[in-house]
Amino acid sequence: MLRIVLLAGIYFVANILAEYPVCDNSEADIALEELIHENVDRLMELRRPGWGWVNTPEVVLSLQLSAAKKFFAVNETIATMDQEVQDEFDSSCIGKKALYVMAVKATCGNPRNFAGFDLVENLRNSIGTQFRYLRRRQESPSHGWYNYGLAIQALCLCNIEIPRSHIVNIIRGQDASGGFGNRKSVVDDTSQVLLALACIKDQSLPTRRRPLMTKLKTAIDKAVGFLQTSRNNELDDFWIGNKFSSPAALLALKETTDLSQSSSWFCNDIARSVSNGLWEDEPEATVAHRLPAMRGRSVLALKDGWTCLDPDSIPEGYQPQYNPEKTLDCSTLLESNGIFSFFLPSIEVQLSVKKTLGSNNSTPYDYTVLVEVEKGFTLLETMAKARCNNQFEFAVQSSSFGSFVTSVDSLEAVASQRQFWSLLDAQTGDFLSVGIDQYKPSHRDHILFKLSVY
Ligand code: B12
Repeated sequence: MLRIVLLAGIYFVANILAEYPVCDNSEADIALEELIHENVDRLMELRRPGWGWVNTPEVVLSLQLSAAKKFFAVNETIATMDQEVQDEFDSSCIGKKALYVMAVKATCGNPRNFAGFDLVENLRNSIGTQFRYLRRRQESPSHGWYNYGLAIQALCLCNIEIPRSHIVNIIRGQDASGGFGNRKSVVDDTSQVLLALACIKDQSLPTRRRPLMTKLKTAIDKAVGFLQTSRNNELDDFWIGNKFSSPAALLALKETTDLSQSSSWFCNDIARSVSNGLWEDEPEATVAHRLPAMRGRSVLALKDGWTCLDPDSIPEGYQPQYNPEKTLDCSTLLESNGIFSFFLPSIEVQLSVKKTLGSNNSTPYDYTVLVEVEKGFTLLETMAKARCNNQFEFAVQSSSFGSFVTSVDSLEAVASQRQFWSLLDAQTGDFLSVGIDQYKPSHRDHILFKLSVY
């Protein structure tokens, strides 16, 4: 018992005193290494029977950057990526294409010749249409700043000289706060663009570009300012933006600021919150985003002199077998209406739907239902129970963050018109901070599904 208390004490003190590689370029200490391994184990649990993940290149990139030795059966996954590229690369958004380019580079393959494709040339052609001159100048790239940032990073890492027009578009797209985003600046988008700018800054450029480079450095300083002032506290935790945007923000700041000053923006506190973030049943995307920040290694490490390690062998008895499809079977969900219902604490949740776009506030919603569910049900289970009662209709698509709502009450959000179903707290009007399979409603919660445009 005393030993456990002592060990817990040492672990606690080590954690308090720890310096994080993302804040001072140190190596991970034993406690952090242990946490990194727990995150790697979670990704291995989430591996699909075909050796890939929902977003295979994102996980490959994350594991190669943070724990390549632990990435067993990497060759089986590369074979899966080869097949995925043949099946879907051409129709993917630029962000996904960029992730494939960087994942191939991270596994020491050749992105100029992978699965019969020149991934780099294909991506280079795709970014050309991101800024279209319509009736008035479009301020955001059509696939959004997050994906555009990823695309520029990937091209830059493959030593493609980024055309002047793209650098100009980025500088023009920055808003007065120093950030980037579709309607208003957000940390997620700003971090990806900042990493792209950091990569371009280090490209050896012809002298004629010097004036543009001066503007680019100013844009970097402004974006750094935006991220550093986006710091938030949540109980004992420190974030840049929120829990989910912090890993990329830490890496972007690592690549663009003087780390001897990192204590001034509480880098270690944010890194500690990020590193301790693993939670039960966590989806693949948040784990994959966290790992490189824990190791303190951004994609810029892939620039030159990147080498690959031989990974450990496959642990005995390991089989990738994650099956994400939850059984939302009506007989189980409706059981709480049966004879045992008396013993189970239940809550009442209201689900409302607003199907018309625009800001007509006279009708806050077109349709509403009340559902009684067991306490602890997720929003997805709540919606599924309402569906079993024939009260509510919806459809979801599996993504690396979990279930993404694509249609409600038989109305599908048209992705090509930038429509999506937003999830709101109807009482406050605030966006829910997580998706339907992570959000657990409380008694009398009122959730609004609102057709929106981003
Ligand atoms: C762009 C974006 C969106 C776009 C996606 C459409 C598009 N084609 O661009 C829109 C505006 C639709 C969107 C919606 C939402 N989003 Co969003 N989104 C992002 C962002 C900035 C980038 C994702 C991306 O393009 N990745 C690159 C591509 C190549 O990877 P991908 O795996 O193909 O990306 C897909 C998924 O990420 C998916 N997606 C995007 N958001 C969400 C949210 C959830 C819960 C799910 C399941 C899937 C999902 O759409 C992407 C494009 O197809 C991330 C930030 C981040 N750090 O990841 C936040 C982020 C993923 N979103 C978030 C949230 C909370 C939401 C909403 C739930 C907000 C709300 N309350 O309505 C909704 C989803 C509602 C629903 N219908 O289920 C959180 C998720 C947190 C969590 N752990 O659950 C993030 C991490 C932002 C943050 N920092 O908090 N989002």
